Amino acid sequence: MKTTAAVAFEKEQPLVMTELDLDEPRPGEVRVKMVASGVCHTDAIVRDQWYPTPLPAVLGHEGAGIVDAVGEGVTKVAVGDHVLLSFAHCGECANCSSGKPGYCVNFFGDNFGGRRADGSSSLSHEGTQISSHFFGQSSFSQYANVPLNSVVKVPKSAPLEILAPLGCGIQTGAGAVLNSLAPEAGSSIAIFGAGAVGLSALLAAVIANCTTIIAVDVHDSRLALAKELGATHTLNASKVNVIEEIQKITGGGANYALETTGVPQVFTDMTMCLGVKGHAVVVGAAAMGTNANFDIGSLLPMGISVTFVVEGDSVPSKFVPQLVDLYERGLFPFDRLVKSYPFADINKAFDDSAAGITLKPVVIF
Ligand code: CXF
Ligand code: ZN
Repeated sequence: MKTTAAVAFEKEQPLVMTELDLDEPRPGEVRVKMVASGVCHTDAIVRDQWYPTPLPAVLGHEGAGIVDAVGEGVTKVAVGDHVLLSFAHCGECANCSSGKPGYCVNFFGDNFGGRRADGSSSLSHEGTQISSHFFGQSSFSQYANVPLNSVVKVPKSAPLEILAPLGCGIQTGAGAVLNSLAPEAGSSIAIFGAGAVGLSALLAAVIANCTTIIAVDVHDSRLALAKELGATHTLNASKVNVIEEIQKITGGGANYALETTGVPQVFTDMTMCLGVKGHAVVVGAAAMGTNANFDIGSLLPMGISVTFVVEGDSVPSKFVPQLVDLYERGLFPFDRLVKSYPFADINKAFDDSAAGITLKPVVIF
């Protein structure tokens, strides 16, 4: 069948709306009619080839839509079901089997390879293969064939236009706090970067009853929103010495910290704002070969741990419905971060995100 998709033909160039051919869903796949898709920083860095998904490619990995057809053997969902889409994982390796699908041994190939495991692509243009199955979905397309492991069924009453980004950016931030750090009530946390991931983490820190929540960014408008969402303190890193301020606020260093920016100096500063036995997680993607400094002399005696975390350590089939539930109860108002764009304006959505004008763009089909 035909599908209109936003295709990344060339590195660092705008996506081009193109009519493509989509093959039939394979056994274990479903065809999803997209209703909405979030735009994530990772879409931009893959368009720019920081990660080597072969171009041309259809990117997009925060899809939300309606099951339009099911492949052989699919019983978990049926035509008409409403679904959110998340990252791909094999479901069978040691890490998938032990509840850590973000560390699937096939994660990189399955999410960034642009092909099914059997080497095929579901998309083509005038006979030329176009990379599909980006994060199992390639959601910047009206229709996509998606492996069942990437599909999370949600109630038909759930607003897909809002919920789309739960599948990556929002679960990454919230999961980094609730799953990876699991802070005790009354603890302190410093969040570096008040973008969509950082502010989702902040909302999760409120849920976890952290009583000192410090948001760090260089944009006052983002810090103002952080305050509204529950930050107890905000620091503009371009105006104050963040390490000194955090040491002062917490009386000796934060219990927990989160790095969402992928900027080496921010990473180094974050390690220096922790107290004894502090734990930091890193979720901000950077180009391959990006290095940052650790002060081994200071950090070792303090027993600091730093963990690199993929997709908020979440099991999407479990964690995404929990986030939907928290959202519906008014306890996780991540919709404050979302701004909608018509699908046709997807390049504006990318540009507004890069310029910091929009925290979480969602394109609507
Ligand atoms: C990505 C970030 C880079 C590592 C894999 C997961 N997160 C999604 O956008
Ligand atoms: Zn993402």
